[in-house]
Amino acid sequence: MLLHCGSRSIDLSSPKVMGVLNVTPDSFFDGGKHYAASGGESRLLIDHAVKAAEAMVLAGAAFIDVGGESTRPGAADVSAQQEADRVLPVVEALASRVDAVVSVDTSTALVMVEACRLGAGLLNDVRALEREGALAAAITTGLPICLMHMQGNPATMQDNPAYIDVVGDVSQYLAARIALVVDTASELGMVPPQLVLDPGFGFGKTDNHNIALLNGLTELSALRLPLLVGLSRKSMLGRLLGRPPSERLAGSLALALIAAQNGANIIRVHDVPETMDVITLLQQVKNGGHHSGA
Ligand code: 8Y7
Repeated sequence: MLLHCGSRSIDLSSPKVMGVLNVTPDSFFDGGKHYAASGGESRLLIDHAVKAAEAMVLAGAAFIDVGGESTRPGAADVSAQQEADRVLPVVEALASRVDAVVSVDTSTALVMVEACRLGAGLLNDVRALEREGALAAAITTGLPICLMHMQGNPATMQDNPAYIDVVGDVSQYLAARIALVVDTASELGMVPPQLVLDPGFGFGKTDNHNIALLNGLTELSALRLPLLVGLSRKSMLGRLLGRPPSERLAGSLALALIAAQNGANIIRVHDVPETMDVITLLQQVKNGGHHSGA
C-alpha cells in the first residue's frame, strides 16, 4: 500500500526505515547532538541536523523523524512554544532540502499544524492524539498519522506496567483510537487520515510485555493498517543484554529483523545503514535470492 505523505508517497509493500533525528538537549542516545540552542548558533545546528538527515537518506531512510520533546522517563516538560521553536526550523530545513518524508514526533496541536505548513509529511504521536486539541488539529492537516500506544505518561509509565493481555489490550486501545479518528474526521467534514499503528515498545511495558508484543505483531496486523515499530537501543536491550546504549546496535538489528519478519512496515532507528542491510537481506531471502531492484 501507498502512504500519501504530502508531496511524497511511500510504498509500504516492503519494510521502510525511519531515521531518528533528535533536537532535544537530553536525548538518551545521541545526547542532543542537533540541539538548536539559540541565536547565532541555531543556523549552524540546523545545518548539522540537515547533514545528519542527508546521511540517513543517502543510506536509505524513507522517513526522518524529528522530535523536540524527550519522552525519556524523568525528562523535563517542554512548553508548546519551546517545542515549536526547537522543531519547526528543522522541519522546514529538512522538508526543502532532504529527499525523504519529514515525520514530526509531536503530541502538540500547534506543532502539528505548523509542521504541516512547513512541509512535514507524517505526524508521529506517542500519545495517539490524546493531548488537548491534537485530534482535530492532526485531522485538519490531512497528513497520515502514526498512533502509538502508551500506558500512563512518560514520567511514571515504567513504575508498574500491568495488562490483562498485553497484545489484546494494546490492540483494543488502538482500535478505539482509530474509531475516534474516523468519527471525528466525519464530524469535521474531513476525509479520514491514513493511519499507522505502533504498539509503543518500552512505553509502559516490562520486558515480557515488549516480547509478547513483538511476538504478537501479526495480531496487530489484523487491524489492517501499516505498523511502525521503535526498538532501537531501547532500555529493554540494556536489561536483556546488560549493555549501555552505545553497545546496543547488534541487539537493535536483531529486533528490527524480528519485527520486519512479523510484519512491521516502518522501522524507527538510530542506525540507518545497518538497519537497511538487515531489511535488504530479508527482502532478498523472501524473494528466494532474486534481486528485486528496489
Ligand atoms: C518511539 C517513538 C520514541 C516508538 C514511535 C526512543 C518518538 C524513545 N520511541 N515513536 N518515539 N514509536 N512511533 O527510544 O517506539 O526513541 S522516543
